[in-house]
Amino acid sequence: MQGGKYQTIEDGALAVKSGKLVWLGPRKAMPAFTAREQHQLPGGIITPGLVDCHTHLVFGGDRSQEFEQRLNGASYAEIAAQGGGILSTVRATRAASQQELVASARWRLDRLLAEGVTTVEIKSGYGLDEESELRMLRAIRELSESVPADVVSTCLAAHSFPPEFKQNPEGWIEIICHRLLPKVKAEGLADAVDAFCEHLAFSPQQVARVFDQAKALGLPVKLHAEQLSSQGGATLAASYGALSADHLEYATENDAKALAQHNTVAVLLPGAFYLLRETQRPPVDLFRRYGVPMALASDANPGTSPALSLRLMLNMGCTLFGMTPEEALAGVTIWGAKALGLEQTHGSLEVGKVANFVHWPLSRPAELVYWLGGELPCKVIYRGEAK
Ligand code: DI6
Ligand code: FE
Repeated sequence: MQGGKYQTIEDGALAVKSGKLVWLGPRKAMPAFTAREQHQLPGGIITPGLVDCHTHLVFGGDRSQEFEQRLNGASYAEIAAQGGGILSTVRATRAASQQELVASARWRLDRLLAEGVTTVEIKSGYGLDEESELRMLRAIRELSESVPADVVSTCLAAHSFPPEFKQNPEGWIEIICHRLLPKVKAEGLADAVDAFCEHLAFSPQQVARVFDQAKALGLPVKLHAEQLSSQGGATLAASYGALSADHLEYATENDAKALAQHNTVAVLLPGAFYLLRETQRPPVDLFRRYGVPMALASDANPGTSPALSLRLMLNMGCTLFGMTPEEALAGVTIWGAKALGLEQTHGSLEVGKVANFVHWPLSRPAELVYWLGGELPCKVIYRGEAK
């Protein structure tokens, strides 16, 4: 993919040195390299390694019970108001050791990686006290050292208000800004800072305080914005030069203009839309009209998107949101990489970029979007090595 468009090489070849692509083009035009290893991959297609740019894969417990409650008529907001929702995962996450968090995330992460994901972002946000947030972030860093994938870590301490700060929400923001983020920065535990801007979470003013501090520490920002209602979060995020604004079901035309103006990626999350049985679709037409790059991600989390397949999200991005297969594939490659600030090194097959790619036994790229479920026997190359 280049500029979000298919760019196909028939009967192609590529050369890798020290984990990076050093040449690619038609096989007949390949210079005579003295290669340590040569591999023939007859038939099929090669795509860039997939990028899942928005997940909450590290957490304690699960919420299948609430899933059942919702199907019996309770709303997400009602469950949250009764101390369930995010806060029930907070309790389970606080009770888990770093080792337990790593182990339970690992099997979920392995499902994504088996489907060709080679870059994945993981957020904190279920600890909601200083130590538990740091433990989550350390679990994410530990995972990144043990899996064949590039793992990007995001601090989402502004995901929800901890029960201890129910009467004093500003107190939690103080802690995030003046205790947690400086430690996160000093320990190198996060690559970006995120927040949940919503009527049942953080107001735009509260998000702005967190973003000001992130900026002061030199950490890029991104935002969960306009998921359940229109709050102006997307425009706020864009004004901070955010890497991405995510969800966006309730984004307006002005939001789309602001995202385009500041080159902020719109990350669309059909798993949460589907599970919440949301009916308002993100304004894909407006994003197209204003040239906002659209990424697609799993949002893998225990509450609203227990998604273990990015391929399924590709299909949902098309069937539920009206994206084209070309847009969906750009959304899990180049624009997913851009949403992580990695578009110079990841997300497409170009000389100089990391050699993360996947061989699929398929006839054309759209076939990746087309199959529902099951397993596609793919061969994943991570940093030049077969996994
Ligand atoms: N939006 C979501 O969909 C998830 N977080 C967020 O800010 C939900 C997280 C959860 O319910 O556990
Ligand atoms: Fe999320």
